[in-house]
Amino acid sequence: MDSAHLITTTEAIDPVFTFIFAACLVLLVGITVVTALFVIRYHRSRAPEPTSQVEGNIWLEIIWVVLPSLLVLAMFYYGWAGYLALRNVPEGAMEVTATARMWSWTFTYSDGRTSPKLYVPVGKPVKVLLVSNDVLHGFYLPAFRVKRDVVPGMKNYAWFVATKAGSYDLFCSAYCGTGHSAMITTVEALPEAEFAAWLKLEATEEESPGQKLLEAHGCLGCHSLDGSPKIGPTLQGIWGRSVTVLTGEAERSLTVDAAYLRRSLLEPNADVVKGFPPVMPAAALKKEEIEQIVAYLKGLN
Ligand SMILES: [Cu+2]
Repeated sequence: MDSAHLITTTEAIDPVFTFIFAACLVLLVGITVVTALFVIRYHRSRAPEPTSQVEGNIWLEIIWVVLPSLLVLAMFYYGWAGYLALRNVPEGAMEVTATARMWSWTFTYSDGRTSPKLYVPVGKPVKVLLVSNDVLHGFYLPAFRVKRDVVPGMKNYAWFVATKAGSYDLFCSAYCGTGHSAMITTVEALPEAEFAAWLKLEATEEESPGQKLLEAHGCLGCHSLDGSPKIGPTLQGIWGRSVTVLTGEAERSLTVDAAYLRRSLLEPNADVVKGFPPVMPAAALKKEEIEQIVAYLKGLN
């Protein structure tokens, strides 16, 4: 396809914003200046007598009806045209599914590959299918002027094209609970060849099944692997760690072992580590998947 004539979402939105902003600026300055002039000109010290009453002026009325009408119609027209540009996905776009959950994103490519970051090739339009596993989230890419609700049970999409290689913020724009502000990742725009290499590398890379499951289910959005606390405790060195948990109202101490990890995956809020909120959702995991995760966590030091 001819990408030279491709209008990006940024090019579709920015002129609309500039137009509306400029119109507001002209009105704000105009009204403020006229108000100030009238306050001075018609101050009681300058105009002690009441001025004459104006009964009506047909031309003035026509002007202040017609001009604002044209202005808001122009705003509507440009806004609508920009909106259509956001909704009409260019042909040949690459499809990626973005799955949102409390509180992380997973991106799934057509070959089944998953990634916690949205890798895209530069210059190629990307259609993002938006899926929520739980509550309402918002898919927000400020650099590409794209913001779209991610609603559970509803098919929705967005598209964008990165014209320059780089790393761009990707936020959740709808307040979705305790970890909402941590629901941050990035779009990584790579030159076409590098992207192809990344896709291939990911396909052949020997990741342990346990780690893949943690990525695919978004666990790493709340649990770090490097020791830093997030919404939940870090997974680094979790095996054999002594923790204080709250079981209902009661506090007790235990050592993290396979039984505890299994229980925490199946019933996340049965034994909650003290100091962390009881907010972990239960993931739909098969028995062998739970064992794969436990085996992976055992080796994390
Ligand atoms: Cu969210």
